[in-house]
Amino acid sequence: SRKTAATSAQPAPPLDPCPDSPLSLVGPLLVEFETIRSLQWVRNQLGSVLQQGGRHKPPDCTARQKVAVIIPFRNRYEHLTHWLYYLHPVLMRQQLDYGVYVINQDGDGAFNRAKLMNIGFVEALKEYDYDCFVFSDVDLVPIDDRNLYRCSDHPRHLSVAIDKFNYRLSSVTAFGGVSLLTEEQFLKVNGFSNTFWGWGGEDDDLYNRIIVRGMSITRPDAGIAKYKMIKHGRDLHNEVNPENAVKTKKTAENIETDGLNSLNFTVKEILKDVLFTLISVDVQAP
Ligand code: UD2
Ligand code: MN
Repeated sequence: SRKTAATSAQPAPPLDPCPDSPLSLVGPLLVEFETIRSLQWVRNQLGSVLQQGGRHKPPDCTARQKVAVIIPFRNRYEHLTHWLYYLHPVLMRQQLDYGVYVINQDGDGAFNRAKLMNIGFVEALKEYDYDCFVFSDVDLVPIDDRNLYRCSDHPRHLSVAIDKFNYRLSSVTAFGGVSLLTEEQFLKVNGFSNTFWGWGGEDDDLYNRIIVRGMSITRPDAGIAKYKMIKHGRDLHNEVNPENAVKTKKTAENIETDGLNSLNFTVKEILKDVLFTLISVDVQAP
């Protein structure tokens, strides 16, 4: 009988797949950033249910996808703390087998969000057989947990309706903020460009890559894909780079040679926090 099998040395039988629509979702969430939260306080709240490195999977069913969340980062610990506090419970309720990777740009050279995303993709795959990649800004928190952090047949844009833009999509080609691609989709576009230094354009270039490779994007319903962005000014060493807008006109020329196949970086440190994996990298800023 099953009872005797459970006490023997046999491996546990495989769990059933998790339901397509997780039953534990609650819908609209209360999200605010006025409360002061410390990383240690969040560790105390959530640490006991997480695996080292910010990993979690549903205990009672097999997750439909293995999801790596990649966050480009430098000097935004206050935002990261809010993000972790809100996102871990959401990702758990969505019954994902997931890990959170914070890719920290070492030094104070020009910031390169896109290159940090490529590095996160490569480094996360070294650790686990992920099949879906979430590329997320650190300052975007969903306010409805029905907005699933799960990949689909097409590259997917989740941050549709952000409070900063009065909960309206800024443009039909917008692909910044929170975007999801499967491993196969990301490889097909050769990842992000590595050459967008400073602010702007790298998200439009990724959108162009998707179109150039014959794909299209999907989005959840705007009534569900709602976000709050933590208020911030422009960071130091991430000034608008006017060259970036010019480069977005040349995606078709650059996609072959600029991306995952030309990625160069040095890992300086990998730190396992219970809430996240922090990978500090030298991105070889000019
Ligand atoms: C927009 C896009 C973003 C990206 C950016 C241009 C949306 C909703 N967001 O965001 O996806 O395309 O424009 O580059 O469309 N960061 C740090 N430290 C820094 C600088 C940046 O951690 O010093 C990270 C952090 O995760 C941040 C992200 O880079 O959220 C984007 O930078 P931002 O928030 O300053 O840019 P924003 O809000 O204009
Ligand atoms: Mn932002």
